[in-house]
Amino acid sequence: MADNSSCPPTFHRQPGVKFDVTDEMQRDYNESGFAIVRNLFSGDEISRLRSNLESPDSELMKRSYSISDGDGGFVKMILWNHPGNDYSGMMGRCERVVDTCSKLAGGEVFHYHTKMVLKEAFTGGAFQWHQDYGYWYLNGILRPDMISVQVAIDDADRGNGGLQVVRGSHKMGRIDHGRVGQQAGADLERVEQALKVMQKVDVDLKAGDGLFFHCNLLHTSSQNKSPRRRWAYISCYNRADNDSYKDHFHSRYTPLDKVPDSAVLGCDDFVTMDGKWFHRPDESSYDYIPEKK
Ligand SMILES: O=C(O)CCC(=O)C(=O)O
Repeated sequence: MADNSSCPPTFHRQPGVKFDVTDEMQRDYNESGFAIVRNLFSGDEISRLRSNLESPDSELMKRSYSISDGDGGFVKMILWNHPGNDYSGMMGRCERVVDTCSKLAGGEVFHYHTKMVLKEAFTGGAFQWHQDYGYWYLNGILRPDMISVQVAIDDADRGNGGLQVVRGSHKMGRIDHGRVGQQAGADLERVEQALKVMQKVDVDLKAGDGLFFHCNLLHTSSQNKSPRRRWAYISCYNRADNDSYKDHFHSRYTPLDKVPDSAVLGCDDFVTMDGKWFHRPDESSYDYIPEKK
């Protein structure tokens, strides 16, 4: 049998065939803390999102803001808490994403938030080593039963600030995090030790590929000094039985209105932004206040 233990766990979605998590994928995810799915979104699906973001009228791009990495680099972000009914919402609600997250996370999930991480050529900023649950924990979430999927909008590799992960690091449990610039960074003593005994993996993605990863997986990305832009779409989910015990920045349990995979290309709506509840860092608030029942 081939020894694939040093290759990143990688799976393939066939266009037009319903994507299912196999036992092998589940096992790899449990062991490594991540799994890559090639062609999670087709070339057509990704190019429609990309074209919208590139257009001067893009409603999503109007809601972008920049964060500094504290070292001369900047990352443009767009962040919303509810998926909504526009094209970007269909991507976060479609079966191949939601069912995969539910299966890998072990139960029904709800949308926690989605963000676009837009690293421009030459100036794109870095992300410190961190675990997402390192700071989501502070939002009153009791268990690390959370998962994200990062979808490449542009091809990504280490050269243009693509993601690097530490395989199996989700098994370390939550590491202490401190503030680094405008970001949360994991205790570097632990990170250094982890890197001595665990494999660092460069996650090379082609546009449309998806990386599913556990919220305690250590990950980082460096500045993008290359001439190649690196944009990514990241949807994050929490398990329905793991809702936070207090209100905070992101969504609390809201049933996820799942749509068929065909709803992505079936959607022409790039303008309805109602109810998405965008992050507005300048005001430390959101443009959607949930109704009191
Ligand atoms: O996409 C990246 O470079 C890193 C994004 C990330 O780690 C985050 O948003 O928490």
